[in-house]
Amino acid sequence: MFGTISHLIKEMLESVRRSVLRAKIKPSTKAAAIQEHLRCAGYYVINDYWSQEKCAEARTEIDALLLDAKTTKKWTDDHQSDTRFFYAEQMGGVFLDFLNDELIEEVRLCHSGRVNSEKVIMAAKLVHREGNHGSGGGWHRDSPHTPQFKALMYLTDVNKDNGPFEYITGSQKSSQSIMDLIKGYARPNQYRFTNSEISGIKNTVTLPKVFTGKAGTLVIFDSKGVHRGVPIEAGKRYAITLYCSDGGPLLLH
Ligand SMILES: O=C(O)CCC(=O)C(=O)O
Repeated sequence: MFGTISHLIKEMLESVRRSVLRAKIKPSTKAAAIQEHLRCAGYYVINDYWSQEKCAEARTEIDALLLDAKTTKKWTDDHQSDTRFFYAEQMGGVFLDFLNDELIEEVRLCHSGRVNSEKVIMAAKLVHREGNHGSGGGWHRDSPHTPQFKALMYLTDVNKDNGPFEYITGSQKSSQSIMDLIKGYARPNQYRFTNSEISGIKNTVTLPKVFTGKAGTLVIFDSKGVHRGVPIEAGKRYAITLYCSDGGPLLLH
């Protein structure tokens, strides 16, 4: 009972606080339109945001990182399917470009209302391994109450088999989080979800959206919403993700 009440209070306070923070920002028409979609659906997609050449350059950089035995910022999951490099922007080049992208920054600013944000680029290569859980290790929210801004750039063509990003539309909304709690589909302050818990949530909102797309597709999303990378059935996926803190310290997942 205490958990439920604390969940409800946190959601309500967060809604009010975010409206106040956002009201101070005066975005361009383009950024405002993207943020409005992000606020309602939880995501926004821009096709061909990067050229094929730029994606190829980023893939080459990731392959170089994979060969660098000395790198300390590498993480691999237990299945050896998901290899990640945090702080890839320190290599400069296309990774730094992504960190400093002006449109993405403007959308981040108007979605979070936070003038300052710590940012990091995570570069990843995912390959098929039996039993892999997909990018992110299964269904989760990055934060149960606070909006979190992320930008994901596909560097290879992504189809339904090579680990597309998947998102439950509208699940980032406070109203939806409260409804899922009341209906018993989610526990208070819950981060991670089993596949069977997800079927309850799916029934309360629209079907989850699977983001297939060509290399160069940009997916901006609010990672408070329930999401995952679909487990890879075949092939490989290269991608980079921009992580942004929401005022406080950056939490790397
Ligand atoms: O890379 C993906 O498709 C999912 C990413 C994810 O789960 C996350 O960034 O929290």
